[in-house]
Amino acid sequence: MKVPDGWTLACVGCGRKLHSDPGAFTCPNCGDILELLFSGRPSADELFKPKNASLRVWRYARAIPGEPSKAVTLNEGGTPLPKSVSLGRELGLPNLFFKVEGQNPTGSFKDRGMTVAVSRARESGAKVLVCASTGNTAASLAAYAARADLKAAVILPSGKVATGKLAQAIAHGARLIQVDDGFDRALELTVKAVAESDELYLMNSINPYRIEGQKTVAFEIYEQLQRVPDYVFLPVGNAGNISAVWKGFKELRDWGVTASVPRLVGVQAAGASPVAEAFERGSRKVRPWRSPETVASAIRIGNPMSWKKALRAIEGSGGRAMAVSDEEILQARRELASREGVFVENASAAPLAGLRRVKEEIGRDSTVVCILTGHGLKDKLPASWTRTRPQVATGAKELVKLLT
Ligand code: AN7
Repeated sequence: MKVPDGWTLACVGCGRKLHSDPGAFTCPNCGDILELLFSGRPSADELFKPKNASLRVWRYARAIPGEPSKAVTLNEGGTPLPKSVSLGRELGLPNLFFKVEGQNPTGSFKDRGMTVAVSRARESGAKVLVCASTGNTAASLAAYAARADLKAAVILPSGKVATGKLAQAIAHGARLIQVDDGFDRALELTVKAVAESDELYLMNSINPYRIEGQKTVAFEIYEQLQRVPDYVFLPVGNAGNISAVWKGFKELRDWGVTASVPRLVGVQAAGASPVAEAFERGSRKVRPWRSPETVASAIRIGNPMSWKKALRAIEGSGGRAMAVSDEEILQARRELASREGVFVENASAAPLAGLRRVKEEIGRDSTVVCILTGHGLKDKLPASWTRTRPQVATGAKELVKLLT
């Protein structure tokens, strides 16, 4: 289908411009991934009209490819940004905020991009929407495809997807296909399959329409804070989201809505950290890892497809990439739940773990946002947390005794 008016589809590798969406969303010239560029320059008034507030992601329709009236939507976006009540003080960062993306319709940030990409897919006449996934993309795609009355198939690394996410994909009626290997192989097979068949339509984040929806989290953070934060910490897996967050903040600056951009800090799990490795080496190329391993199954990814965009985001924002251990991730998950009242899945705790490591380098006056990407109910708790059994009470007297 023809690229929407006002938009250009361009290759991030060779720069070739395309007039219609190619199969599998890769450049027909060099095979690299694509990005959508907007030629408009919306003003703050146009972007942030109060009467559109209830539309959430689609309130920014002025800067998104697609029509709100034709959108496949569950009213995604508009997630809360509570200020830290406990951890910020401990870390010496009184202006620490959490963007709680687990409050999206299917419990993760993926819904922001899925509403835009599924709407586009339906308009394109797509029949079968497919993605490889570590779980959240599958859950989100399954829900939006159900709403659009389109078929969804999700290609999953066998035995490595959190139970809650599997349950979502099954409940929404997606076809589940397992690959006896990790996410990277599942994605490789999916992209090849889509390139070979006209019936299949790719819904991974190399589909640039997803990025256009996901970038709205930057618009929201700016609106909620009424300023540009100094730092944004977020987990990095396939690196679509860091690319999207960067695109959102950069557009605000390019359009003259804001005067600065935040430093983006991409946090990976140590056992799956090719982007952090490249950053630390000072390299402009990310080398894939063969057997990534981490308790944060959502970001158990060794060969991030959007690595070029991620390095651009880090460099352009003056940010960095870093790795944290599984122990640090689990500790951060527990702290968020027990001290802030915010329950997140393992991967989503990585930003706080990263912040803890580098807190000394951040000025006390800085405004810091951690993007908490997915809900805690999706992921089982580590066994060590569930060892304490509930005590048993048979009567009120006994209950009082136990409690006092
Ligand atoms: C909770 O669902 O890759 O760097 O297939 O589920 O854009 O990949 C999920 C990724 C962070 C990383 N937090 O985002 C998938 C998938 C959570 C996630 C990420 C994911 P990207």
